[in-house]
Amino acid sequence: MELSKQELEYPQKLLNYMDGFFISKTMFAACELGVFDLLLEGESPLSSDAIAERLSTSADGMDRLLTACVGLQLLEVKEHQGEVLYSNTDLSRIYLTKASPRTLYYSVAYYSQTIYHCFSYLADAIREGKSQYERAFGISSKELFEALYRSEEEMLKFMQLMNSIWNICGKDVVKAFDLSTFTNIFDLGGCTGALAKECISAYPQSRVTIYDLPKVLEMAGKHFVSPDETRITFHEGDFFKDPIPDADLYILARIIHDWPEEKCVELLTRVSKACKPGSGVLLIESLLNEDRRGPITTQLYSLNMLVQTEGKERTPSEYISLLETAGFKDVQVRRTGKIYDAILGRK
Ligand code: SAM
Ligand code: ASE
Repeated sequence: MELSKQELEYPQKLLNYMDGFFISKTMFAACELGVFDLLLEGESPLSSDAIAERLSTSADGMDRLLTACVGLQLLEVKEHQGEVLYSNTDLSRIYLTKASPRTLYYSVAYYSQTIYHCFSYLADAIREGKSQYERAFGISSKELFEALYRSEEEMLKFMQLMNSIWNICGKDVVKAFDLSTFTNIFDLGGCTGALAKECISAYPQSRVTIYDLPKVLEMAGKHFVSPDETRITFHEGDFFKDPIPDADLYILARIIHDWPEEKCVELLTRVSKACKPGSGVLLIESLLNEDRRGPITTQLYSLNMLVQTEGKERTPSEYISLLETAGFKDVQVRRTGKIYDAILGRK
């Protein structure tokens, strides 16, 4: 790509990239300090001093944070009888307050506390080609999910992260293909059941079983899935070791991207062997473009997979090849235009 003379003399893009983490951290701090929740609860706009006092922060620090949030369009500011007052924008009210049904609060918390920390060691991750949990959190090398689930508290935080994106992308991924012919659905590594809920709401005939590790399902039952939900059931198991029960459709959402090639083939082959003719597998992943030129979000997510897991993000042809190696055919790919896309294979 040719750069204009102006772009060469004043590299605005690079300056913006350098400041990128200022933006992330400003939003994270405002969430963590409880700015958006306080403004929601109070209903009427508040002055910077009042917010600082309620949240026990310095007045000057809070004033600068609020001003930056206005610049980011996360807050609105107006003058009323000589006083400067702040309120939420629609964006912060809908997505950054804890109790909102579409909240990203828990994603923000995980990005701020865990992912940001791992990204401090990005250069090390690239040098060594492996996850940085050991370095970032001082834990000795363990299996991926033993490290992620190093305490109950960490497990719950990870589950909240996994849960929250489906508030935004869930409907699109379950509707990318018409799944109405599949009634007995297994969500392998189904975690909090967020996608299971999307499935039963999009397909009135469907029943969904969430298959995951026992301690994850225990947490899911306590915090995420209501016992009144009779069309959702739990099945405890390790998908690398335990039998995979009968189903019409196996969903694997953000599972394949966690693992290296040989584990992916091993897992998909186990699923393929469990399939009867006509059964299917639905992968839900963030797809790289075939020419590897985008989307930038997915390219960055692949770095995130490097610092945190043994996996990576892949192109459609890489997923097709994994599925065919495992014995699936008629593989179709549908992009949703949002973060996560869908790939359907049949036995
Ligand atoms: N599918 C969910 C989603 O997209 O929100 C969760 C994806 S999360 C990255 C991976 C899930 O796989 C976790 O819920 C984890 O507990 C589960 N998992 C990891 N290893 C597993 C295994 N060996 N057997 C069963 N589930 C496993
Ligand atoms: C995994 C996904 C993630 C394993 C570890 C992870 C993410 C962060 N850490 O499969 C995904 C974060 N992205 C979004 C949009 O939630």
